[in-house]
Amino acid sequence: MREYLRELNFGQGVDLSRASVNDQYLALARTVRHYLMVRWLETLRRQSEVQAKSVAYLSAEFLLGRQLDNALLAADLTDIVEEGLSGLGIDLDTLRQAEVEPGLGNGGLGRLAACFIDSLATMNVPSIGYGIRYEYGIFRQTFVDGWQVEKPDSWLTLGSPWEFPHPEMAVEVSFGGSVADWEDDDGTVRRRWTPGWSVLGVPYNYMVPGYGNGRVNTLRLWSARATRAFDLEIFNSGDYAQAVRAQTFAENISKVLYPEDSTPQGKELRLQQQYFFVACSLKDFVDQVLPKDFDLTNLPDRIHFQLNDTHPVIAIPELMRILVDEKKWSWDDAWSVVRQVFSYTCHTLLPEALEVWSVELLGRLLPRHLEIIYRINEEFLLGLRAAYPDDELRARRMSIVAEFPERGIRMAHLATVAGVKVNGVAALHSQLLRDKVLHDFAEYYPGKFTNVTNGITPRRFVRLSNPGLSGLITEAVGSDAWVSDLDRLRELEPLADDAEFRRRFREVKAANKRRLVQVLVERDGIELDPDTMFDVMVKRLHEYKRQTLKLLHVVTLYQQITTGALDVEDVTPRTFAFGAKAAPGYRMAKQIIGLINAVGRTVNADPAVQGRLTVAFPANYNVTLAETLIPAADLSEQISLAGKEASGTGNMKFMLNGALTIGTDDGANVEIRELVGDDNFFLFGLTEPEVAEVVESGYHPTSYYETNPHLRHALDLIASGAFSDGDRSVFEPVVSNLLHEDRFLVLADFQAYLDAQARVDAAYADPEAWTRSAILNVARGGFFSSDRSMRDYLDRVWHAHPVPPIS
Ligand code: RUG
Repeated sequence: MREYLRELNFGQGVDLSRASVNDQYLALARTVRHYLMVRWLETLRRQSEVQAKSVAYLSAEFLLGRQLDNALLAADLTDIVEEGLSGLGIDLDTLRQAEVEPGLGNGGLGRLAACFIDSLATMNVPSIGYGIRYEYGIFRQTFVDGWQVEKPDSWLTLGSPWEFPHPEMAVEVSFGGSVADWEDDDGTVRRRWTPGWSVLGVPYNYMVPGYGNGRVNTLRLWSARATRAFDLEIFNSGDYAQAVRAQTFAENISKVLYPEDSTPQGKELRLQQQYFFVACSLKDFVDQVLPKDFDLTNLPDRIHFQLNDTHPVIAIPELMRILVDEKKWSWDDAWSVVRQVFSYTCHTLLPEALEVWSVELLGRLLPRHLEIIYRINEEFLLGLRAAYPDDELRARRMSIVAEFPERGIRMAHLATVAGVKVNGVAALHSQLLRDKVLHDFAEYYPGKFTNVTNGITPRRFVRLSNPGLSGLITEAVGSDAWVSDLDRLRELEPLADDAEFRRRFREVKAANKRRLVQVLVERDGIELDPDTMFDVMVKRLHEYKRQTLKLLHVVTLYQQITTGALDVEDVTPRTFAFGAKAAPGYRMAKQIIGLINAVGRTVNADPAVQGRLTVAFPANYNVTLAETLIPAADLSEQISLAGKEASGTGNMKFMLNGALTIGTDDGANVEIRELVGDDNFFLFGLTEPEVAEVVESGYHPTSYYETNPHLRHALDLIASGAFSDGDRSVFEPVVSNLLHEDRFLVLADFQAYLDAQARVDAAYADPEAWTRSAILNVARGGFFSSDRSMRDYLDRVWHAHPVPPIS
């Protein structure tokens, strides 16, 4: 505690009696990071000594969540710190709450990246994460009259003690300008890019501590600044205001995270962000991380760049540019190295989510890269046409350059052509990539496609977020080895039949529910009854995820009770909890949020359903809220239309915290169900091939409306204005979309969903059997550790190995 007080006095400049909670938090964070610093430096020293093959995880998003608790856990300092602080009259929990989480991601994709770097550090894999230090992360969601209103997320306002800026290591990144021929000293004609403007990328380093192994890896996020040359030129011209504007222009690049999830917007600034961070990262790796005399022909033995979705794919032409234009390699030599060092993870099945950059924009912003892409494509098509001489249609389908609706660069095709491996993120997803989305490519490059099912870190999402369950597991397994070896959870399986263990397991769940109730009262003023079933659907708001299906279930129950069709005594008391942000420009998603809140307002105020149905929709669902919400859930809603959710990772978090899943045969649900068995999973809905068949034969949502009275009553009730003070126009777009378009077959799956919910009620009525299933869900969830995902990437994609520290 001496170090802590020193930090408070000399770091924050306050003494204990005057220190604010923020001072106390910052001082604690700095104390912990000092402690980790020795390990960080040792990791770096050892890494440069051993020069083992590393992994660079390139991701536009890292949704980290709060750092303090994770750092304390990794360093095994929690108890000692808690005790020391309490000696000073400070409550550790209060300091935990003072941390503002860095929300540098939208949802699953960004959180996955954060889980992966945690696992890489824990598994002693030499690796580095590269991304963007957004000044504003994902927006803070508020509700005004039930409608989503976005507020900027200023996570840096009170200072971030976890970052280490290195302005002296800034790198320059260029954009625009033109390309022309020029003659080399030896007479070779080369292409020369004369850029129009440049910015600086300033690296901010973050510690990524491994759990209990003394290793600390690095996450390097880039922040944009104006170059000095840029400034000087304009300052010298005497235009001060213009110079300041230029500064702002440059800094805009890392100003804000684009809040779209699963549907790219194709904006110029977004392409600037993508090129900015990969150009910084490649330059950093080649010039700083590699030893000065490194022979780049050996690059494939030293590094593998993993492209997290298409966002960093512009790294491929960038590395070609570095090798051909800067290092003066031949095209063929450069290509032979480039095609050995990248792999691509695809995270979607929605065709509209695969990024295509307009040639006009790409050519204007990165003219040399466009030329390089054209050449890669030319050579690719040459080989393709040789393999399929009479199949011009195939060449058009597979070309990196799309001709329609405008000329564009298909980034997924570029990544597939250049990548060593292409992987999907769950077994079904990878299969559908091979069979449908990238079918032509899978035929052409049969060995390239593989699957790596996603995972989650058990450190954050069980050990830290669910201390009650963790204690129980540790006791049952006999040690806490499960935290870094999640397969050990299998040892819980026999305990599912042990009545005393079940009682204690139930007690943990009940305590987690009470904890959530308390958090929601303080955070949102929402009052909940912990003795109800907590039925939870938290994820981004997207039509394919089908929050409307869940809502139709709520409305159906409400309608049945209030009309007397259902005796209120026969209804299982449920709390329906939603958490979801909608992309600010996604109108339908925002309408659905408005509708959920409107239904909630009416249901919660109606004495007829009091104590039976409650709807809770706390605003601003984020990692921090997930950490209390998920451990409290009884039922996990994973109800996307089959064939649309690539994986889902929330589903895994719920399972490992002892919730049962109601879900479709989609994404990683398929593997969850295989592991837990049909008796411990509530499956419903059309399968992917059935969906394809329905769509092919012509889908008519109205026919379901006409033939299913429950559905008709529920939709009619919404359309009647019952949830909008009699105003029928408010939710008309949602209802009419469901009735006349329903792209994600909500109405087709409605009855099957109601039936599955009836099975949920029946199962919940037997607490012993329910608890048994919940325990089996935990016991069989070890597969979903992100440590296992990392092992799969190491074996199937990266061919790199852990480097144990010298002990
Ligand atoms: O929608 C997917 C999730 O199914 C998946 O679990 C997650 C991580 O793999 O990635 C999500 N995703 C996909 N987020 N953005 C995209 C855009 O392609």
